[in-house]
Amino acid sequence: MSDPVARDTIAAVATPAGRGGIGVVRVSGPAVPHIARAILGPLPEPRVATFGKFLEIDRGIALYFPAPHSYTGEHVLELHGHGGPIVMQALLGACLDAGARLAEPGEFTRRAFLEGKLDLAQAEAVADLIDATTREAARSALRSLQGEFSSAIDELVAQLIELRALVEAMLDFPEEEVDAVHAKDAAARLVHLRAALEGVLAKSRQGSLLRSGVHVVLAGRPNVGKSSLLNRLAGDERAIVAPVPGTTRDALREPVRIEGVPLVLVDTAGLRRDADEIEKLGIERTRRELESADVVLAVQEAGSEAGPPEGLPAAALRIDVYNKVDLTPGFVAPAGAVAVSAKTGAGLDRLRQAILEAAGWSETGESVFLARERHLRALESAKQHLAAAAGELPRWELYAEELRLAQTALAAITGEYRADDLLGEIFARFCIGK
Ligand SMILES: Nc1nc2c(ncn2[C@@H]2O[C@H](COP(=O)(O)OP(=O)(O)OP(=O)(O)O)[C@@H](O)[C@H]2O)c(=O)[nH]1
Ligand SMILES: [Mg+2]
Repeated sequence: MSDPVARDTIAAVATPAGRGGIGVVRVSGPAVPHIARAILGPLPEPRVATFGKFLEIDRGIALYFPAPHSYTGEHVLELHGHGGPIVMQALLGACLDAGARLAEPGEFTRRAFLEGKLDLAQAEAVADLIDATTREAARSALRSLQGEFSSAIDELVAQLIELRALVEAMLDFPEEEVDAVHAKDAAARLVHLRAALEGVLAKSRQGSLLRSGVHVVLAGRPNVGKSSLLNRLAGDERAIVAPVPGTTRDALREPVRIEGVPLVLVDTAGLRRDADEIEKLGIERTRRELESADVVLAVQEAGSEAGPPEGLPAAALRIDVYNKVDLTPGFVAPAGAVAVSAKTGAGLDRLRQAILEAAGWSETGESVFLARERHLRALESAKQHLAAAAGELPRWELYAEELRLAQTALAAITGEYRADDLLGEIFARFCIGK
């Protein structure tokens, strides 16, 4: 832990801007006792809600958390006043006058990290919990905040350290003398480690869907019912539907949720060659949407000869959807495709499941990790180094080096090993007061 006295004292309004019943000004740092006395008179008893007058500005509840038993690990003062912008700004101003400076975005949480109150993955979970848009995402963020994700990473790192110790010991012997039992033990441990990493990665990939949302693009020829399907899936008449081909000109985005997984559905202009000027611009947009899609619904009419248009992505990303099955009774969709009717709602549940599956979501009943892109990259990198290690056997020096690189990658997730520019990048995305 670093010496808190070496740091300055920061203050910010911790509640959102605007008016509310209560607003909170939070102050953290060595000057907190001095600031508390300046504003309140006596220093409140530690961790006891204390009613008092805040200068001539307001009256309310003050909470004083002496270091190290606080969110940041430093002395912290919270002033719970009336949540109006004038009151909050005046209270904040009084704290600044008494020696604090305005906190930067995420600076409270950054200090909590630097004081060892949270590791980096937990600090990120604070922002994720606040930013969560679904209950599932919030629950998952809370689990990360409580350290579930970090323990899974720490467990992998612990296994890696044991394996490295074993291998470093073997390095002291010439190759031909490395005892076969040890070599076998190392190989078995690596297999185990790789499987464990794969498990964490799978849960993280799933969880990352909860964070970032899945981009689902409806594409197909004009008039096949793309807009009608979007309306059905959204449960609302969002897109204009008409019997004329070429109705949709612009890409329309609609956020929806399936089983708590946030999706963005994108309705697009129908793809065809003989389009007018405006429609051509729409089709250009469709192509751009297709490039960034996670899943493409390739919509066509059941029983029509036309088939899907050119330029749709390959099977992995795409679900073939046959719409208007109400018009062709007895229609059977080819294997892997889904038959639906936007008119009657038939097949819609199967389509929802197919979308979740294609996006990589599976209802395992197990908790997932609300991983960020940064975590996924680190896990992937560790995975590659472990695979490379397996390929180096029995060149133990190279093997040991790959293990070291894998450990470095994993340790970056919890911030045990860290670069300062990474910290800047992570905390800058917080808002002020967190
Ligand atoms: N019978 C039947 N008609 C449908 C179904 N889905 C859509 N339609 C009709 O098909 C026509 C075209 O539907 P849209 O949803 O506008 O089709 P689109 O693919 O968005 O068309 P563009 O925007 O022109 O590319 C409308 O008259 C809809 O009412 C369906 O499942 N059954
Ligand atoms: Mg349309």
